[in-house]
Amino acid sequence: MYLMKDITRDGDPVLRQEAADVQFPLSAEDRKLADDMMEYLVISQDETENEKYKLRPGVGLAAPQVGESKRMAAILVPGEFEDDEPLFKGVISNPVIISHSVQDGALDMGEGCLSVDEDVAGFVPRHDRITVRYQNLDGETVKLRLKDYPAIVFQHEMDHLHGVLYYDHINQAEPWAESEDVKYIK
Ligand code: NB4
Ligand code: NI
Repeated sequence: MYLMKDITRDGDPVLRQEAADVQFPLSAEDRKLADDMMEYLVISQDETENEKYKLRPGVGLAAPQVGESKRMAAILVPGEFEDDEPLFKGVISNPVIISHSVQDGALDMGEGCLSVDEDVAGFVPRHDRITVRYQNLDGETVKLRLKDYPAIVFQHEMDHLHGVLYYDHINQAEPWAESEDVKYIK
């Protein structure tokens, strides 16, 4: 089980590397990586469990964040209400954005990252809607259309696979400058 001490932090070169493709069928090692990353998310979203293990809550976790430079990320986006089905729960490998909206979107609270200890404030403009292609744990190719919050989460995780951190996208001079061209997502 991963703890905060296992999460790589900003400054570790692995977070700035281009991750390598994942091969299918998954090796036993990669399968465990996937399971352990998803386990982190599940536990981190449980209020009593995350307190017990002192985990920062997460809706996504990319392999470079646990020191593995591989194009794999776990994503667990909860539904609106407790007991709702998650909007997305899965481990994605070799994801690619195959198309995106002209419309940009940004979370209205900005973003945080488990690998960045000090929150960097400001809007993180991304695509509001994306079509992604990735492989699931069975190696099947999946094509998915996403918008708003889940689309932002996917893009944050895919950035990690390219060595990009969320604050790279923040307007340094005016971090909270609103733009006509960006949809702000609650
Ligand atoms: C990834 C996200 C940062 C912005 C938006 C949000 C949280 C992360 C980082 C987009 C992707 C992790 C991976 C949250 C969170 C809402 C849902 C369910 C119940 C608490 C949880 C809190 F924790 N970001 N943290 N940051 N990352 N929403 N929620 N809630 O997940 O670094 O690369 O449990
Ligand atoms: Ni992150």
